[in-house]
Amino acid sequence: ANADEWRSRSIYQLLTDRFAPPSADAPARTNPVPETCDPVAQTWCGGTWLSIIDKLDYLQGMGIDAIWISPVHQNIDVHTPYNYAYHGYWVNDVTKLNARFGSEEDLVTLITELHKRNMYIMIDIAINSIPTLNQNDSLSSESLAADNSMWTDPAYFHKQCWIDYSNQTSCEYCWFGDANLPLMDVNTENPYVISTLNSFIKDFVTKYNIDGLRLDAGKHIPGQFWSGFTQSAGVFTTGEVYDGSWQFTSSYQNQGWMDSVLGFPMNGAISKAFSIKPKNSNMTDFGVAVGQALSSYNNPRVIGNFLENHDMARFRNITADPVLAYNAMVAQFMIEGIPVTYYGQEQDLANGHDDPYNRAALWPTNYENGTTYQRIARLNLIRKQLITSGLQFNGKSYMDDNSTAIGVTQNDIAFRKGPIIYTLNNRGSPEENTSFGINATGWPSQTALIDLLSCQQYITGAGGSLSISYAQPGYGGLPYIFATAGDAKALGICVKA
Ligand code: ABC
Ligand code: CA
Repeated sequence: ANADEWRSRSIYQLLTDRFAPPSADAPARTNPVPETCDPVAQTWCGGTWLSIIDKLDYLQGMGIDAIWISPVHQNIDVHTPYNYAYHGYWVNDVTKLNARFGSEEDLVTLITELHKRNMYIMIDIAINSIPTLNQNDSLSSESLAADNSMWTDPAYFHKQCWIDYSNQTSCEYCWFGDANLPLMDVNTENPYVISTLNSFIKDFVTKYNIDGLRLDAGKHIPGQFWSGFTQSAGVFTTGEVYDGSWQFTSSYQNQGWMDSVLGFPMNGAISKAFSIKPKNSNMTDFGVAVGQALSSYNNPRVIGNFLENHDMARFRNITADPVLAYNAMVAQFMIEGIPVTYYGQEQDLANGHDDPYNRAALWPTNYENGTTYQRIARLNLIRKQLITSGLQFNGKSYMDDNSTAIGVTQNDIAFRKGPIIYTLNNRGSPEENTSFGINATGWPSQTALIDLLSCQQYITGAGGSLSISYAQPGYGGLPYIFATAGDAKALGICVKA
């Protein structure tokens, strides 16, 4: 599928090993399931490609229509100073699948099942480096694990140096990892390497009918390589350009190296806006960030919007207040881009800080249908209905219009986007005897409105103004998504049965 086909999707990022345990009646699979999955142990907890299938109803119940799964290719399968490759990122040979997660047939079965359900599959591709336990020998056969049949010549690697993250050339040519577990940097300028990887990805995408790719370590490979690689792939690509700069991250899309990037700068802006210290942030800054996203990326509508991932702390680890987290989620789903939900976000997982704590097994949650799960379901429904209905305001639909701030204070912000107005604030849970006023919504006075989140009714005042009270018991600093009562009806949301 291409970028246009992806932009209306809602992606769920999962680690195969941690998302779903093999079910009791499943055929024998490679991995034993430990009694408890301790993330600190950094070892396999039993998830496989087939077990993902068991939980697709759970994902569809939340409005998810695409999954991004951790790398599927062969990893080093030995004990390391960072324990085992349960996460799948220690790929040492992309010509083989990772037997820990299943067989070729299993992967085909998963993808066939996804397509039957009109869901897309996005595969994480890790080609920048190859782990080695032989830290002194930067190159030759010895350092290449016996099970690595891929890069057999020292010329296929860059010379050893450790990455200096403040230097982009170093990010591209030096080695990831550390002395405990070096990841040898693949020489992505070598013609043999280039042609091998380009034909690998072309064949892989075709053979498994892949819909999209997440490009691991995006900023660690020069853009020129990515151009050829993404062209060979021929499907939607989004890169992990782990960096806070709008200018730097957007260049990967704007130069045509890949279709999209994961929105790290927006992730930073959302974390800052709805962080643990309510009201220490300024919503004006958040408005600026949304403007930056719109002006930096050639196509902001396919940037991945996420609150957390497998490398960073869970959002609920840094933001205990569920109301602030709800505001962050409305931002994640409503602003321009493709929402990317990290498995466990819907269950409020908040364990520890980052890697490995942020990779807990999901099954202890019993896949319950709790508040956050339902909020995500609702946000997906609202977004999907807005997109498919094509409803317009002043000639602009939700998809075509750019979020425009129409009211802002230090603590509140309101955006117009097509037929909706969404409001966010950094106030947090407790009710406050205060309100937020928007002078001109753009709707005439006396227009009946509905908040698509709570289904409460509102009405515009003089000049099309609108006032939200934060004093309602149990509501506090909640976010809102307003539509006219007529539009809500057309969307089929908040319609009484
Ligand atoms: C293992 C252990 C860890 C141990 C570590 C040293 O080794 O598990 O406990 O701490 C895989 C595994 C990891 C494993 C590593 C190394 O391999 O998943 O468990 O860690 O063996 C990708 C993947 C990631 C994967 C790899 C390697 C790359 O998503 O899962 O890790 O294949 C950098 C890279 C990025 C990479 C990430 C982990 O590290 O660029 O590609 N992710 C700054 C830098 C970033 C840097 C980031 C984190 O720090 O700019 O380049 O990412 O180190 C913002 C700034 C940002 C800043 C952040 C922290 O703050 O704007 O620039 O990012 O405000
Ligand atoms: Ca590199």
